[in-house]
Amino acid sequence: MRKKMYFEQPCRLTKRSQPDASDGTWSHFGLPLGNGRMGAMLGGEVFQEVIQFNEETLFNGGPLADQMYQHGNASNRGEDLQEIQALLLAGENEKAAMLCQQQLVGLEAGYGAYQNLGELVIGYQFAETEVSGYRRELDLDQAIHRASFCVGQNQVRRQSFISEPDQLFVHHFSSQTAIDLLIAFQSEHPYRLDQTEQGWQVKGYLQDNQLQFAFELTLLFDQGTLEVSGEMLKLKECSEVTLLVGIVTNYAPDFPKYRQSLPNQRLIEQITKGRQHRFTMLKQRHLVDYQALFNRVDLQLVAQEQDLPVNQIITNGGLPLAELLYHYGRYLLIASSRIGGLPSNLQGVWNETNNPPWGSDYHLNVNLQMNYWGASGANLVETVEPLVAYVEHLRKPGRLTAAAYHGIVSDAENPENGFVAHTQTTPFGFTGPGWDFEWGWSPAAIPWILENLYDVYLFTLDSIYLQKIYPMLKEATRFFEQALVYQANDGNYYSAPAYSPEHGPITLGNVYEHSLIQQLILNTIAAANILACDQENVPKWQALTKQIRVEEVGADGQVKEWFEETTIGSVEKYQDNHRHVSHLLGLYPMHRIQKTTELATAAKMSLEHRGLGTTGWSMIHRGLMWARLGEGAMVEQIIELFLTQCLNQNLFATHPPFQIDANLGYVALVQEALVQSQIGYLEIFPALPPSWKDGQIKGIRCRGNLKVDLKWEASQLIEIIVTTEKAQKIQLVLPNQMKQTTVLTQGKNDISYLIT
Ligand code: FUC
Repeated sequence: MRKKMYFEQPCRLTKRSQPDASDGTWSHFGLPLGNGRMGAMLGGEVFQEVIQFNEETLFNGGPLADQMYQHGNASNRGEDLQEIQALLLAGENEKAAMLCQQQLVGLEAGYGAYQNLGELVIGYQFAETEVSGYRRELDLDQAIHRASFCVGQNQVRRQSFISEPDQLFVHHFSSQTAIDLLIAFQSEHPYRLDQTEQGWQVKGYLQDNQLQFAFELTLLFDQGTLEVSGEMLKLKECSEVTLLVGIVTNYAPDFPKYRQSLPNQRLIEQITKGRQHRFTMLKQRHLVDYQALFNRVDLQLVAQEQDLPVNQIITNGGLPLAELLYHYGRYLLIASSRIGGLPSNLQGVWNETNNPPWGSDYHLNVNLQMNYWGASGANLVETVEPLVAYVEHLRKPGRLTAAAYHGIVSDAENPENGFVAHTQTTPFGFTGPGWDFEWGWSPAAIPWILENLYDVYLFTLDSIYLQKIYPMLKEATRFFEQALVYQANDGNYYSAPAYSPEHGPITLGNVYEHSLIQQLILNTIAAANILACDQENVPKWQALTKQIRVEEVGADGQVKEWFEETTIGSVEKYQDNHRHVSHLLGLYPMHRIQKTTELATAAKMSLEHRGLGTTGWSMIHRGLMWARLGEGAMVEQIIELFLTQCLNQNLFATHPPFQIDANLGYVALVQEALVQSQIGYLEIFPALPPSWKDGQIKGIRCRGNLKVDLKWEASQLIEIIVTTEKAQKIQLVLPNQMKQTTVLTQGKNDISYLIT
């Protein structure tokens, strides 16, 4: 199946006069390329093309932006915290809440934001002005952007991609008739441009933190002549040229400075190697790298291939769009998260302005988690490596936050005594609670993101990986061993103050924080047992898990969000249809609430009451929860709503504004509808949307290191292939009313069937 997104019109991307004001063109019509580290947005304009660039580490803020930078921490809030905790233990919640707003906030200094690096502007001096046969496309099979058209009689082709193995943006132009090209660079950041032999190198920096970047352009051409006039390159009489762009910055993920010397030599080597490879070889190397990831999985929901422009696919909606969006999500994940880099931020790796919404940061109260929910199932476990590294890098600054607010100090004697981070984080180790309690404070952020990391282990069963993440699990557990407060009245431990993301009252514990904290400790125990380490700690951890209140059923038969909640809506500041469904994390992403239990019935009631979702990511999260409840019709309804309400013309998901979380979370949703593996067996079609009558999916990965291929017709499974690396026992739950099933096993599997 060809997976292409094409447009019949170009778009002009950047309005240089108003760099911070977006007219929406970029986020609605631009087509994104990326290799994890670099991002580019293309519009395929005919006469003057603007190609906008990002580099994932180009964030302002951090220690060099502000001498007062303390990772967002206000100093010595330990006593304030104790006072607040005492009030909550005494049931004085209102007084406690007032103090939280005053005392348990952090500093904004050095928070920063993800930046736009700048643009290449290429003027094509065609002799004529009449354009025909225009088409630009993003080819998801190849991760290549193409634009083709005729100007007069002159047939023109452009191809662009960003290569991971060569770390270069590559743009190839060819035309039947030779023309002149004018090439310029623009950026809102201060820079100096120096000519090189066949291009130039720009060296610039961010004003607020002096983060340096270098952007090098070189041209490869056989015919034509290159002239330099000021900062403009003029390539005369050219019918074919390849532009190579390399970018580096002097960011390093190293606490406390987060700097290295600018790796300019590396950039020069990348360009030199690129010059040797030339276009064909660069493209070949790019395809080998990209397709090794992208081709692991395939999904087909429509038998007949359609060659329609993307606006038509959006208008028609339904299965072709549902299918395309799945591939696009996988594409975007590969393009924004590769080994050795930073994880995918709120906008992946793409950003148009220097003042993006929420700083285009790393949000830990659902967004960063959602970015990675689909990764293991899509057999793209490598893309999670940047997330693992990112959380690891939060440990050192996170210890300062633990000390400043909780008095939990790591020192030479006890170096890993506990780390914490809250809702908003940045690559400069911003781990403080934000400058407003009611969105900022969220100590369960770390348990939540660690749930992502532990789940990867359940998919891969890779014990080397488990060893790598175990110190994080243990240290986070260590933090909560000390941070939870004891309530003598009921003999339980509570997180205090607790705040369910952006919703409701400030309380002594709540279901969001407690379910995540308990799960963290359970995962730590499981990991310790698998790795046969820390056995002396296991009994006390086990005892602690039993003294943490978690999901409870309320008077309306709902899952309570707060322990004080009786009927739905009985607590202050409750909002009907609130976008966060944090009390139901036990349904998804955790798997604490299993279908057919009393809690599942309560979760269903709560979900029904909350409605279908208010924003892009909120719909996806609810869809995932309905999938866990086994409700295919609800999954279908939510997907339908998402497809009609939450997509830009370039299929970017919108909150609004554009946020990548729902694009990436959608990958997980499709997988969850088809196969689930969270409770020890493999369940086929747990929540198949009724209209997905015929189809196939190949190569998705399930927990237990299984690979699954499925084929179905008229909503009946007709073929399933389960592949494992080694012989292992698999419990399989096949769908109801199955007429005929052929099970082909590969390898030495021992499959047992449970027909439900
Ligand atoms: C969370 C959400 C908002 C938004 C922001 C980036 O705080 O509550 O809706 O998605 O992240």
